[in-house]
Amino acid sequence: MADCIFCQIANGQVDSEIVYQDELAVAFRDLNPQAPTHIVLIPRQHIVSLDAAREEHSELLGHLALVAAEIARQQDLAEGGYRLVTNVGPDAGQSVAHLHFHIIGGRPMGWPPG
Ligand code: DGP
Repeated sequence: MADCIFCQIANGQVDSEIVYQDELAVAFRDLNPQAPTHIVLIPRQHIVSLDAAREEHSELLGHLALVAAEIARQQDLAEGGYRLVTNVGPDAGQSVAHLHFHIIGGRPMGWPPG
């Protein structure tokens, strides 16, 4: 999608600090970090949100989950723990309409979120 900021990051049109990439996924540091480590993981494929995902995306979603865990290990988050979040729609505060997972860690976090 030409006007999607995350598509532009994935294809290199917009700079970001990329921490992981493969043929299906890209992960980069969040512009507005909410914790010492805050990484955004996206599929290269433009999917608006988890609500737009379908059966055909099952393998991709499984891949993203495993990649998130791998990134967390690479970033030394696994021992202390981390949170994996995807915001869907306005009530959750989704601000970029491209499916993404936040990998957040490096500090204790409360539950439930505000
Ligand atoms: P969400 O609120 O769940 O849609 O999260 C979108 C996140 O994306 C938000 O935490 C800030 C981040 N973000 C938005 N635009 C950019 C950008 O251009 N570069 C980077 N690195 N992060 C961005």
